[in-house]
Amino acid sequence: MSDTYRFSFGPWNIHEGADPFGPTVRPAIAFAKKLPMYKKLGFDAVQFHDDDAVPNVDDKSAAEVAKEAAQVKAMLAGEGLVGEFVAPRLWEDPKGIDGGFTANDPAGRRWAIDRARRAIDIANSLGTKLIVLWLAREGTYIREAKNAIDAHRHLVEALNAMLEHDAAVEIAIEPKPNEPMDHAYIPTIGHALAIAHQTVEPDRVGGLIESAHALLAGLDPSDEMAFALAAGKLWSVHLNDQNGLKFDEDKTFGGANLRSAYNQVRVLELAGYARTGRFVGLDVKAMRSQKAEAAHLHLSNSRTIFLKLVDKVRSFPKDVESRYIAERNYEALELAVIEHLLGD
Ligand code: XUL
Ligand code: MN
Repeated sequence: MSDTYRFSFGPWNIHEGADPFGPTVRPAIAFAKKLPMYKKLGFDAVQFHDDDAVPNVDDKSAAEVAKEAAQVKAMLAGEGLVGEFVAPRLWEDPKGIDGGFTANDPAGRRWAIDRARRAIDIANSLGTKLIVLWLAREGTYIREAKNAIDAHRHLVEALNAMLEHDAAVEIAIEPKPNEPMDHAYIPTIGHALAIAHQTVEPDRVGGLIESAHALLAGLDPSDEMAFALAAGKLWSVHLNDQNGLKFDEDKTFGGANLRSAYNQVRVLELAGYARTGRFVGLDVKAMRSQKAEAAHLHLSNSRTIFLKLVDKVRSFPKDVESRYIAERNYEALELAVIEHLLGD
């Protein structure tokens, strides 16, 4: 494996601009029309929700699901792309209204596990063993709505059911502290890896860190990544940016805090992430005010900023770093970093 990074994004990252306060502002682009955009923008892999690959997945037989997913794999191959992961989209279906895996209604929990198994089948047909779990509605709006102790045990049961469904599947939990719920049960990578260790196969449960999610939890994204990297469990990232504690903004990587972005790249470099062959995933959205004809620039710009920061990390003088660390002169180290970022 080389030191060259490879990038991915999901079809939802090219979107029509709807938000909770207003409708779409750009025409929809069909999935088949998005695929040829990937290579042009510098990307090699597609992130999927289960129903991005197989729409209305609940209403189809296992054979139909396998056939449609195989067709998508052929479309990917035609564009020189691969599928990075599949994430079961439990949060849009009315059956998941109270959460899927942690629903109070046992029928809801059974549906969620069944849907997750289908997502694994789709991943197999697409040629990837990586499943991402963003646990969107696995939480509450008010604490009294669920027994949180039972809810965490239900999460372990769901993970076990997925691990037992397929002996090769690997599950990367994508923690997020809130939104859509007031509070989500797995808000940080620490929670994710702790729950991994309660499953029947901890080695097959890891994490995906999204920059904005870590920031919403009041944490440093690079340290969240480091926690997973130290355990050999950073299986993907969702790089983006976030301007303070507000809604999940999914801004262009480095667009709000270049120093934080630099440190996320630095930790990936320290870990030799590029050599693992895993993808650098982006989860960015164009501003709603962006014109349709240029509503893909957030993707190529995020990648450009990432690669420029790789150069910055690699070119930071190591002797200067070692000297200031040895002298415990972190004020001098900080100025050296800022001057380096400013190009001085
Ligand atoms: C939600 C989010 C999702 C996941 C994939 O905040 O980040 O797009 O990344 O399900
Ligand atoms: Mn994400």
